[in-house]
Amino acid sequence: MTMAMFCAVVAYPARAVAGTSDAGGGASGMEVKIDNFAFNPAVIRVKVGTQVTWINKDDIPHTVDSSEGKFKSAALDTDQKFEFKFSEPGEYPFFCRMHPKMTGKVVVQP
Ligand SMILES: [Cu+2]
Repeated sequence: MTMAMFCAVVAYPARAVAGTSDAGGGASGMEVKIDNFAFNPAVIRVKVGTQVTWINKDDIPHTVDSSEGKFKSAALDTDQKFEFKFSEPGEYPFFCRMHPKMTGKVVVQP
């Protein structure tokens, strides 16, 4: 798991660069990992129509709750996922209701 964490940290910047430079095709899905009581990346930018998948890599349950009530996951155990498709532009802050200090944001661009 330590190795996976390391790889994720290394992989994300490269992926973000690839994502911003591309004009379509590869932008259908994005993943947010939940690890060590944090969302990683905490802020992601996606295009309208993108499905975001949160996956819990921690050993304890977490949730993904929209601060504005737009989506709400069940408690996610280790390796469980929550998916939500963003069909309107805007900013979507979210948090873990078990650990409200865990926060993140999805920025959906037109
Ligand atoms: Cu949590």
